[in-house]
Amino acid sequence: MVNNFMLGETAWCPGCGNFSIREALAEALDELEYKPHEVLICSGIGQAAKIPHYLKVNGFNGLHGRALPPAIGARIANTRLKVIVESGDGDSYGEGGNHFIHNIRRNPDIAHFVHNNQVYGLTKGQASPTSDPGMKTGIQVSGVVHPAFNPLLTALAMGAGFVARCFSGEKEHLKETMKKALEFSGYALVDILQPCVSFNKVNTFGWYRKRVFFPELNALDDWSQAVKLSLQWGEKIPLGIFYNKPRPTFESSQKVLTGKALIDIPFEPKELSKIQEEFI
Ligand SMILES: Cc1ncc(C[n+]2csc(CCOP(=O)(O)OP(=O)(O)O)c2C)c(N)n1
Ligand code: SF4
Repeated sequence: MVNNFMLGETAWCPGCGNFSIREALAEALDELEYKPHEVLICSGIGQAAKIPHYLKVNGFNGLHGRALPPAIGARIANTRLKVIVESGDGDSYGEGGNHFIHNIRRNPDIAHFVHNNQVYGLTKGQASPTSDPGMKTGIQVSGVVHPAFNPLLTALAMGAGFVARCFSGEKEHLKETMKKALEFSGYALVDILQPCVSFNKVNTFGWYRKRVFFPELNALDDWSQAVKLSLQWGEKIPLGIFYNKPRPTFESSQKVLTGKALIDIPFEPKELSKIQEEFI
């Protein structure tokens, strides 16, 4: 099958966990029969956030942590676009943590794929919000002291309708999960364990392979089961879609977005002048 989305060389280190994430997404988009012009990927800053440069899609690469606001803006303007946010754990949960939380409340139709390597990769491996306590880095020389941020538990607590964890060493599972997230109506979070082979010498491919497993799930809309899974971390790390239960989207709550896409409505400068006159 010809892949319509793979594009050129990358500047990632050989062996980086980002490679299979890029491939999985390119294959998922192909298999769902999207065309490059129908897709927008927004990102912030970082190694993961370079993704829009490395795939044939519409791309927006903005400030560190600020990927979600432009994504929501684009989605509001053009509900015909498949909007994806793709960035690192620092970008999405650290600098962009506020947007992460409030975006879940609003529930726009956006798939959010977080490359979670538990470090700031681009700036040479400082601790990130998801680094485990005790992890030593060039900056945290005596080890990380704070507890790690739990993105899945936070997403569930905020009412996210689709919450999943994948591993970049399990590409088929990642691709299938991405397809489900892309087809989900509303905000979908996929936290992807992505070894950084240059700066994270603890959470390596081998470390994950020993720990990851696919739990048997009773039902995908069992919130308390999902919460329990999201808390499991250490000797055993569950993978899979922990929760899948749609709720009304941002778009469906705004009358103006339920008919035509805004970009399809002719711009009437006269109407704007009338509104300006009212307020000036
Ligand atoms: C507001 C702001 N703070 C810090 C930086 C410096 N900076 C650039 S990339 C980066 C780390 C990126 O880490 P992460 O988002 O986890 O992505 P990764 O590179 O690991 O994929 C930092 C701290 C910046 N560009 N802007
Ligand atoms: S520094 Fe880490 S995250 Fe960045 S490209 Fe290299 S291996 Fe990947």
